[in-house]
Amino acid sequence: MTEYDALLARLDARGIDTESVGAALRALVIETPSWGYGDSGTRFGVFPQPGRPRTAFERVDDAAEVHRLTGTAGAVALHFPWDAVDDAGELRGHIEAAGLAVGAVNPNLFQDRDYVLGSITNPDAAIRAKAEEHLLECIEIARILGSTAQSLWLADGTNYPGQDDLLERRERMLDSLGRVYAALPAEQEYLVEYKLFEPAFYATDLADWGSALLVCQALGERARVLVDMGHHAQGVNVEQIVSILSSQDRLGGFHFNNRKYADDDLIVGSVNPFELFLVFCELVGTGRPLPRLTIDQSHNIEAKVEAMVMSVVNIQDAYARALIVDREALAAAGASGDVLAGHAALLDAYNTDVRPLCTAARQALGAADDPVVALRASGRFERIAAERGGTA
Ligand code: RM4
Ligand code: MN
Ligand code: MN
Repeated sequence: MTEYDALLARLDARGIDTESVGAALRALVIETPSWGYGDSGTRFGVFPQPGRPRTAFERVDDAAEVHRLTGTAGAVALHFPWDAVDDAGELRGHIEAAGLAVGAVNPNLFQDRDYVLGSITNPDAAIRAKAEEHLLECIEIARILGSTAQSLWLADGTNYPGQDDLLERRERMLDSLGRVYAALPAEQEYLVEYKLFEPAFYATDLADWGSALLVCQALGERARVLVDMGHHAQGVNVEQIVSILSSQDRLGGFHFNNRKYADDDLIVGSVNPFELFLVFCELVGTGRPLPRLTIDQSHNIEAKVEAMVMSVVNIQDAYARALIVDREALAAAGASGDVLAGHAALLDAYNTDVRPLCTAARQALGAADDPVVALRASGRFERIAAERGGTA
């Protein structure tokens, strides 16, 4: 009996519908971020890598490689102006020819020197207008690319008490976002990401899910909150946030990554795989379609394509475990007040080796049995390094 057959037999015996688990795994779509393939570092230094993509087109090629290996990374999220090209239509063609879909368009309001005191919250009306212009431009870019989402992370905030009036900043933000939202075509949604701190160290204008949710409610139905796993204070129960937002139909999606301390942007599931599993348990438990699932990582010392592949595989794994939770046992335990039976039901799924299920799903999708092993064996890293150049 193969490991796969043994696992199926065990799950069947527990009354798990393994057919639909397989179908769900095969239908999983993760967006990988174009910006996760380029050079990055910390504020202390950037370590350039051999074979780093030189253009938006090459970043798409790297995303396509991750999809080829995993079968599950079928879309690429873009960041502007980082991915700005002369002809957005050409970029769209390149993405589609690579077998990918265009993911969310991420505006960038955090690098221009003009935004040192904020973008759409800036006390200077001219700077607010410039920032708003960029948000509107991104809607237009998305239209040309065929993207269905704007994904905004607002880095605005203040560094010192008294620096600016907190409520006035919020009014400026709502004023601006209201006009931007009004310009949104029907096929696009607006995702609003929050982050506790950094770059602002006193008061971030969108610091938490509640602030983001209030903004979304003010904007309209197509505005939803985006949860980045690294954007909370230590110890915050992220899966609970997920369940609340989801119940209100305001969970727009994720930026998956993992952290030990702050917004570390490490490989998904590398530090706290149990938290990742619990997030997927909440998602599966809602019975709703999955929201937009994006990876937002920034690898500094590790090989980027390989790191992205590991993240996708870890997501497949966490999702598979969440899909095999015995929901009836869980509900019965909760209803009867059996504290540890419910916990045991979760642990039973979490402790199950679901890799044969994930491998089977990848095989059915024409992807690799073991994506990391296949990537290493392919020699792509060396070939691309020779082609694109760039020294370590
Ligand atoms: C931020 C946030 C955004 C990402 C930037 C690069 O911390 O996570 O989503 O676009 O980093
Ligand atoms: Mn993010
Ligand atoms: Mn972040």
